[in-house]
Amino acid sequence: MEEGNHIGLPLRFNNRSFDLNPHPMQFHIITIFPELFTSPLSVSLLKKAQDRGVVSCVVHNLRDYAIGKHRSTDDTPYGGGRGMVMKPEPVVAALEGVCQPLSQPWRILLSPQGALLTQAKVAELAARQTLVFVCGRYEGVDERIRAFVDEEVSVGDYILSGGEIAALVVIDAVARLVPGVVGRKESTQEESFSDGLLEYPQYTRPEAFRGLRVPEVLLSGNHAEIARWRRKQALLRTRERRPDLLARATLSADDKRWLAQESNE
Ligand code: JF5
Repeated sequence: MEEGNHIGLPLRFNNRSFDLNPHPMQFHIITIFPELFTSPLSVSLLKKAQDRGVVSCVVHNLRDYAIGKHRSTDDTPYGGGRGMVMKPEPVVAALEGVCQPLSQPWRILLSPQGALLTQAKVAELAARQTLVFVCGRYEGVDERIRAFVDEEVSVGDYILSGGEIAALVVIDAVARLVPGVVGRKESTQEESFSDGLLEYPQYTRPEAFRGLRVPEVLLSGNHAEIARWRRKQALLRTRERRPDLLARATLSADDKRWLAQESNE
């Protein structure tokens, strides 16, 4: 039993997910490819979170909101050019249909033109109760769709075939911050990432693998020394790989002293 409580009941009778989070975090997804969400939402963390009732995910088929014989969701661009553009009517009908019964839906368009997703943005989104994602397709969406969403988010400077995988990225990252989704130990670790440094190197058995040994300090049992080593490794690694992160990280006086000393050697 990893966690007890003051009245000595097993954790499952005092589940903090129910105490702290009486309403599940809701994710609604509007997409022309609902099947893309089947496995990602059916395994691992997101499955457990849904089973526990702290997260709920609803996938909505955009085609259900399209009209006409062909139920088209895209059309050729005005002014010519190649590719197809997502039509505004089905998307806006879907947004209205999906949002109508919801209390304070926050509508997000996934596209490379959005603001870049950061852990700070993830935390901001996790503070909301209901997120509604519109998955654009790569050739583009009618510009007027933007008037019907609250914000536009990008998961990185590259082109995906559609916003679906981007939506899954956002959902996974946000769900991790919902109380009761990730264990207390892991979420404390996550906080340590939010100090803005990369993680220290991790090892497990065996002690030697193909001639590569686990650093001696980790076998020492000296927990204070291990903690110091890990902090230094995190600092060094961040300076080497992500100097941009180091520039903005929260550093103690000890950290700064140690980094300065390290660059003189
Ligand atoms: C998309 C117009 C949606 O490629 C992406 C994407 C990249 N980062 N975040 C999202 O989404 C597909 C492309 C063009 C709308």
